[in-house]
Amino acid sequence: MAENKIDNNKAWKFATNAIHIGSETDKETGAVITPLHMSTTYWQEAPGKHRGYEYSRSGNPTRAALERNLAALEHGRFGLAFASGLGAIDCVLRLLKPGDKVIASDDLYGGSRRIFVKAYERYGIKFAYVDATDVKNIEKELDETTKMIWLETPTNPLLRLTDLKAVAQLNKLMELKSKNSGYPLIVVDNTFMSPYFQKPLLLGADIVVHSTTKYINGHSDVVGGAIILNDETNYKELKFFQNAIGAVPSPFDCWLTLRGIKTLALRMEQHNKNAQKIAEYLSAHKKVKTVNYPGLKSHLQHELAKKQMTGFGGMISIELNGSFEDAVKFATSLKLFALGESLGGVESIIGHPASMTHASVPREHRLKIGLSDALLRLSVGIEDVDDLIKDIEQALDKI
Ligand code: P1T
Repeated sequence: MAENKIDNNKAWKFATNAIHIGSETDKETGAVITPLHMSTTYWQEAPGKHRGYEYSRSGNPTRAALERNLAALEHGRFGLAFASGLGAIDCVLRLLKPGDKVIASDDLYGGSRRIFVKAYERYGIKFAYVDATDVKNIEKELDETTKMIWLETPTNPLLRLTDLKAVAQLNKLMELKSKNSGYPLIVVDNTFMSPYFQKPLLLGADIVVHSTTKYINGHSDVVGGAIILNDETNYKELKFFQNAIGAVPSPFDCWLTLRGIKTLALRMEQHNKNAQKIAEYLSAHKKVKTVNYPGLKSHLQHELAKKQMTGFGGMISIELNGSFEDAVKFATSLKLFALGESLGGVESIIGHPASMTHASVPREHRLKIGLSDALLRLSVGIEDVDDLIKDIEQALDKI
């Protein structure tokens, strides 16, 4: 630990932690930026006698710096970094055993649902999908076999919320937790908000997961994931699996992600401002049928959003007044919004969930939850918002 800085993440505020935790001045060289440790192996004075690192899959100093930083940002004790968001999700699911049940939001990133259905059901893990906008639906599914409650709030792509405090305070859940050594665990995928706008561990969640590919790295140049938690026993088990399974990020990806995090606070503020303006613009446009954005008063859970988040983020989903072909025409007419997968980068992106991020979700389920073939998802970047609105305007004029 550097002598000229105190590791004081409890006293510092978010933007300070984002810049300083994990980037303490290097003792040997004075480097202000975290060194990039590419070495795969570490010298041992005698077998097993080393300085904390032996092999880069098991532990790497650049990765450890990122993990400390992520833990501080989420107000957790422990952080673990992965090669992708799904790598992190997979690791959390390893805590389960055959016969265990997971209660999950019925509106989730398509890849999360895919790993549940295609990879874990075959090992005897059961999944119950509920409309988690009403915590009573979660309560109804709770039983002795329930070991996890898996939530995205806001959800991808419909931007629906779950009241995390209300979930954590469910009597039935508290009874089960006290009987079953802390299980069922509340797991929250916090990718859409980033720790800047929402800290699930402070609202009663046990584990937070992230696709750091998105806002945390923020520059659309690293695929990564993370787990943050407080419980030491679960941390040790997850750390064991991180090494045993090996979905670890490269040191360079960790270094880039740490660099991205330095501007997370600034970026999130601008994503939020731009998205609010765009959501309001779209809501007032006659060619737009629905706008899902938690910052709009018309959002059914706007009050909860104000209570549980400190901002509304940069993600919007919309349906146009028109056909599927109109939606495609609009998406392909945009010049600043690139048509593609992913989100959370500084540049704006428009996606078509039904054919892209949620293509693996059966159509019948998609329609049931309101994810229509015409739904479009906007990841609002941090360009000048006037330019973004002009771009949307000219594309809407084309339909
Ligand atoms: O892509 P990866 O880093 O493996 O993260 C998966 C993931 C997990 N959780 C959420 C909420 C996500 O949105 C994602 C990835 N999502 C996209 C690629 C997308 O365009 O929605």
